Amino acid sequence: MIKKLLIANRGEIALRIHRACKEMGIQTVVVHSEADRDSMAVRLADESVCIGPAASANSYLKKSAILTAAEITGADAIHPGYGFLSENAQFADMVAAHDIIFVGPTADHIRIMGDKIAAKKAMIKVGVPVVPGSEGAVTSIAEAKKAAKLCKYPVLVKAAAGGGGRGMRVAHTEKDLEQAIKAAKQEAKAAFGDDAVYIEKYLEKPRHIEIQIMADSHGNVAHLWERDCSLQRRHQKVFEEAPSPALTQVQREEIGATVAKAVKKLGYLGAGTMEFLYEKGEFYFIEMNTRLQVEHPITEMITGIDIVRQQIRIAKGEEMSFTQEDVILVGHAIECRLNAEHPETFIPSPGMITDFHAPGGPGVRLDSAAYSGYTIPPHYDSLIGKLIVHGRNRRECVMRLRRALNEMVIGGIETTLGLHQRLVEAEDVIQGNYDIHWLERFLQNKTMQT
Ligand code: MV4
Repeated sequence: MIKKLLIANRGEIALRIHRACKEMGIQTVVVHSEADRDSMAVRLADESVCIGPAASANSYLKKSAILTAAEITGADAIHPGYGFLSENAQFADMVAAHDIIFVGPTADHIRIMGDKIAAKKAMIKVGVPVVPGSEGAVTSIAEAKKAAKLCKYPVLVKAAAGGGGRGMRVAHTEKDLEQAIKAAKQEAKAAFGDDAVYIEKYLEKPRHIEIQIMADSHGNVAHLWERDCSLQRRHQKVFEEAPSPALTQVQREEIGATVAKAVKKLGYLGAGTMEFLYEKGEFYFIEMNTRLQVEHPITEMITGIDIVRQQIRIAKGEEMSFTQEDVILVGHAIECRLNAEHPETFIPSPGMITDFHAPGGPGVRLDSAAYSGYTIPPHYDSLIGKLIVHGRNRRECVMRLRRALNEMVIGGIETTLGLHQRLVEAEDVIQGNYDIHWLERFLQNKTMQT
C-alpha cells in the first residue's frame, strides 16, 4: 500500500508526480531547498519539508535529509523523478533499508546500467544488438589496437563510467588511438574517478532512437514504442518526437519486441529506456536509463498510458493495467523543451517570469511548474517546462505545434521559445530528415536550413 509518497525532486517533474498521486488518491510530500520555497510543487503538495540550502549537494542530493523527511512525515514511498538521486544505486538501497518503497528498479539494476561496460555485456547476453567494439575495458594499447582494427576505423574511445558525452574521443586512424585513449582516460578520471575505457566503432551519422519499456513484478513486460531524440545540442535534448519519422511500422515492431524480450530476461522492474543509435537500418544499443525520462510525455500522448501512474502501481506490487496488445500507437507527438536560456547563445537566463500564458486547445499539453511572477532560481538546470503536442499524424502535429508555440508567452527572461519557432520552419525538421549532428550544424549556419 502507498498512502503517502515523497517526491524527491523539484520543478515540472515534482508537479508531474504530484498530479499522478492525486489522481490515485495518494497523499504527497515534497522536499525542497531554501531556493524553492515558492515553487508550485510546494504550493500544491499536501506537505512540504525544507531539506537544506539552495545548492543541490546540500539539498536534493542529500540522501540522509530526504530519508529523514520521509520518516518524520510517514511517507511509505519515494519517487526520485529524473536527475538528482534517480539513478543512484546507494540511495535506492538506503530507501529499501528504511522499509520505504523506491519507485524505480532495484539497486542492482541501477548499478549494472550505470556501468556502461557491464550494461553492454548484459545486453549482449539477452540478445540486444550493440555497437561492435572491444570486449569490455581495454587494458593495453596493443589490446585497443587489436579491437579497433577488428571493428575498423574510425573508432570511439568511451569511458565505462561515462554519460553526457564526457570521456569520449574519436580516433580516425591507428596513429590517433593512443592519444585518444590518454585523453579519454584523463577526462574520465577527473569526471567520474574511474578511468576504465572501451572501444567502439564510431557511427558517423546516426539517429538517437530510444525505446520506452515497463515491467511489473508479475512477469508482465511491454514496450511503449520509440522516441526520436536526435535533435540535441551538447548532449542536451531540445526537441523530441514519437514515433520516429525514420522507422517503418515493421521496424518498430521488431526492435520493440527485441527490447521487451530482453527486459523480461533481465528481470527488470518499473519504467526504463533503452537508448540506441540507428544508422542505415540497424540499431546499436548504447545505454539504458533506469529512470523516468524528461521526454516521457510524448510516449504518453501516442499510447494513452500514464507512465507515472503505472510506475506507482508497479512499485506497490500491482500489475500494470495494460498488456502489450493494449499499447496501440495513435498519431504523432512532439515535445519542445523550453529553457530559460538565450535562444542563440544558450547562456542561462534565470530571473522573474513577468508574463506567462500557456497555449491550449486540442492536442496541447504543457508540463511546467512556472507561473506569472515566479522567479527561476539560478542554482538548477534551466528547464522552464515542456510543450507537448499531439496530432493524428506528423503533419497535423507540426501544424499544431506551430500554432501552440505562437500562443505561448513567457516574458521577463530569455527563453528557447524562439529557437523552436525557427526549428518548426526548417525544411529538414518538417521532413523529419535529421541525425544527431543536425541541430549543431543548424545553429552554426541558420540561413542554410530555412
Ligand atoms: C556514440 C556515437 C557514435 N558512435 N557511439 C554520446 C553520449 C553517449 N550517451 C553516447 N554518445 C555517442 N555515442 C558510437 N559508437 C555518437 C554519440 C553522440 C551522440 C549520441 C546520441 C545523441 C547525441 C550525440 C551527439 C554526439 C555524439
